[in-house]
Amino acid sequence: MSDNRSESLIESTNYFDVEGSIISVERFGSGHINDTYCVKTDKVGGKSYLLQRINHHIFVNVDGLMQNTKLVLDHIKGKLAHLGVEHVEKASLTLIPTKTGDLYRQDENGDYWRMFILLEGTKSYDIVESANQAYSAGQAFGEFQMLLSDLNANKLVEILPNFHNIDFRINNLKEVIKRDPVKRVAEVQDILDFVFEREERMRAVLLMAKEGRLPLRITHNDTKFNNVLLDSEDRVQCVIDLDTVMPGYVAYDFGDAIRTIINSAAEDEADLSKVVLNIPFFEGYAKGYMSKAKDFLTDNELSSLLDGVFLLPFMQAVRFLTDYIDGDTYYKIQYPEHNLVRTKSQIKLVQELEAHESELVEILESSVQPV
Ligand code: GN1
Ligand code: MG
Repeated sequence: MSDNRSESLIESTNYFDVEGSIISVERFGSGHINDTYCVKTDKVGGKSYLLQRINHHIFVNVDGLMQNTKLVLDHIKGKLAHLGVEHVEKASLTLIPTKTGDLYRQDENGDYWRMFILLEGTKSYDIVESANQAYSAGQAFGEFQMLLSDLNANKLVEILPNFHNIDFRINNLKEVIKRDPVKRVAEVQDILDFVFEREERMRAVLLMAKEGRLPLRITHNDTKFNNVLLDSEDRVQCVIDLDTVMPGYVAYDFGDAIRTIINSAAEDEADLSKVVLNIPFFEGYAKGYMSKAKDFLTDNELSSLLDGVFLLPFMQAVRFLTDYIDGDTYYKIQYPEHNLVRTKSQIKLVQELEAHESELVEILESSVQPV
């Protein structure tokens, strides 16, 4: 712990109300936006913590974001306690305030920091390993939506406006194509053709919403599999990464979860032959989700879920492609072509989904039936 970076991290940590003295601060997790560190203290049998630097270039309203997080966590904890859940602090995230009682701290460099308790004995996975894990993930996000279904969505700030609005994403793509700042448009022409051929179909959820056929709910908006913590038996422990919890439509959360659950490969797999569907995992997720959500979902919401399944990998491809053409300004990248590789991998996923559409429809229908 001798370099300046570690010293400044320890200093940031010391502003928070932790028990004991800090002995280590190490990088943690695989997020594309924020920086996360695991903090350990010398307190015997004490807690460990997660310290995060919030990317305020993306989350410009940090105060709104933290108010959203607190509102959602207080609501979830209250409901869990009311439902008789024994260890509420293990089933939801807990914020550690600063020593002066604030939800976050801004340091002298302008960086924003916050802290959570690290949930011991839990794991997250980038790739699903069993149908049982997929079922747990479905339960996790189904329950998350269910617990928030009686919290007024208008109490939350729309922290990243138009986040899952496909018109907004396509407009951003068109705008960057016009600018072509690093001259990458020519090499991605085939991918652009693929995207624009599907533009209309991908507007289905948005159209239903505009016609007033879908209720605005509180959704998670980043329902990747690695945002669910499982215990050693693969039971749901807790949903994490609440930065994008906002008003939204359930089809977005369902589709974004399936995007990682059904994919046998990583989101950025370069070998496209590995990007194939794992249909039993889709079924596992759908059943787990329905076990928690089918009682509050409307018929229109149920019929929108499949549109979400196509939309979210498509939209993710559009977002990665936009960033690639823009010269990689948004997502962290590990190598120069990373955003292009991610784009191609998501496009392959869309193609696979299209080839298996009728199977997916059948499974969705059967998962709503009572068991
Ligand atoms: C980003 O940082 P992370 O991994 O939680 C992104 C999500 C994308 C995801 C793709 C605020 O999430 O929307 O789906 O990468 N978050 C934001 O892996 O843009
Ligand atoms: Mg996230």
